[in-house]
Amino acid sequence: MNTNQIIENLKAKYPGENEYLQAVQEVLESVEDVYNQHPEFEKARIVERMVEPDRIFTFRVTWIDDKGQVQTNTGYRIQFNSAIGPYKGGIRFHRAVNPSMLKFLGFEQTFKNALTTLPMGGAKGGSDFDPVGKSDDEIMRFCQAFMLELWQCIGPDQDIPAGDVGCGGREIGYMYGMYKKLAREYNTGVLTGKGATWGGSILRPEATGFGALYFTQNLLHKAGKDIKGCTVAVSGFGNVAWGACLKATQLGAKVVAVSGPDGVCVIPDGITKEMIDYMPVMRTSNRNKVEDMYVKFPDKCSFVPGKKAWSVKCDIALPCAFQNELSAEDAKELKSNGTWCCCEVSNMGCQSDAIKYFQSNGVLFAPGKAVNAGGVATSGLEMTQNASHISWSGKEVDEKLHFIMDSIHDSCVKYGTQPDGTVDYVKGANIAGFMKVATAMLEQGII
Ligand code: 2IT
Repeated sequence: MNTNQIIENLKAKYPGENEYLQAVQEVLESVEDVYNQHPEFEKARIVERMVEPDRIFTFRVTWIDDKGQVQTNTGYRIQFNSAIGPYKGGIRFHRAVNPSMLKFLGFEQTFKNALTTLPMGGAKGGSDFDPVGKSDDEIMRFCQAFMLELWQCIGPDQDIPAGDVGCGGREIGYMYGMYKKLAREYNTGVLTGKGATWGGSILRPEATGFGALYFTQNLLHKAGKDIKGCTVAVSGFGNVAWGACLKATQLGAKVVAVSGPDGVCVIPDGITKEMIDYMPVMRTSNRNKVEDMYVKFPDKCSFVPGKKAWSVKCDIALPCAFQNELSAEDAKELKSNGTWCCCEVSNMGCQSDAIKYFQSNGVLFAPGKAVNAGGVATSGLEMTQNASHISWSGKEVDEKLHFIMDSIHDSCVKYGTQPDGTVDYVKGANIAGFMKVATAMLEQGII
């Protein structure tokens, strides 16, 4: 494989699709050596086929706002790869959504899903709809209009969407309600992240954050450390950040910062249960302001406008918000304040040169596709429960999630251990995911 040539070709074909090109480059750089040991992969042009989505659906979404005005957005579903199972991946509602963002996410999802040990292909979808400032009624009308188109592309054995940024339990509920009317079937297996009383898995809301902390704990143990007593900085206050704060606190760590687009809340004594419980309220308010945490708990934290979580002194950094939210400058600031571990919980949360900085300056680092895979893994468990019309207890789901995160960590160690005994988690995760998808594609012939 000639990585540079493939990237140059993609750049010429998809100019300006920077997130997509960044995600492809990272994976290809990691797998190049292994790939070149497999001439059968090269003969079947596995890489050239793998970097292209199977298909992209684009559709118009028109809805009426609270003022009675007609609004139009663009909706997408990108079915990226179905080598190891039906298409699976979240729906993102954010003003910056475009094909590049969803292609990067669908590409990442393909390898992440392969790591989970469950049979799921990769997909992503969403819309440039901006939830900020929208009322609950507007969210409902938008979700219904979105499903009016999406429902034709999905199905429990075909493509199973879930939530992502800007799309949580509330939005999945509104979308499922519309799906049910259109399909005229109570087909719970078509979406995951549903409410616990109507087919949702217990612990799916917590799963991304919980899984991330189980993975972090494994990584620390491998390095001879423990999370108990560590200080942690978290970015974001959505579903993923919420689960991460909950489990980090349960494991005895102290969350000393949570941030938003408006700044950072610094919490010297560590986040409390009441503050964690307030995070979902902040998310569904659609205000998108972390300052609301300070307004609600002024005696527990201070608010620093315009600053990121990475300006706060901590042992462990957990990006839980958005892609490329941690730059090389942030990485340097963290390191100079004593941070020694960064586990990426958001998809591609760190810029490429931030990862390189961490890795060459002795900061333990693990990539999102391994760390955050507990979310989609628990979606896979939800699908199993739906298909067999049963509901597992929280204990059962938690045990399975823990087991899956342990397996993902084992895979990273297997494929990422370096001659000096340290683990390159980026290489480990990419090679493990790639080998599984590539082998399946090879065995299924040229299609
Ligand atoms: O990025 C992700 O893995 C998700 N947004 C969850 C996808 C899923 O299908 O649960």
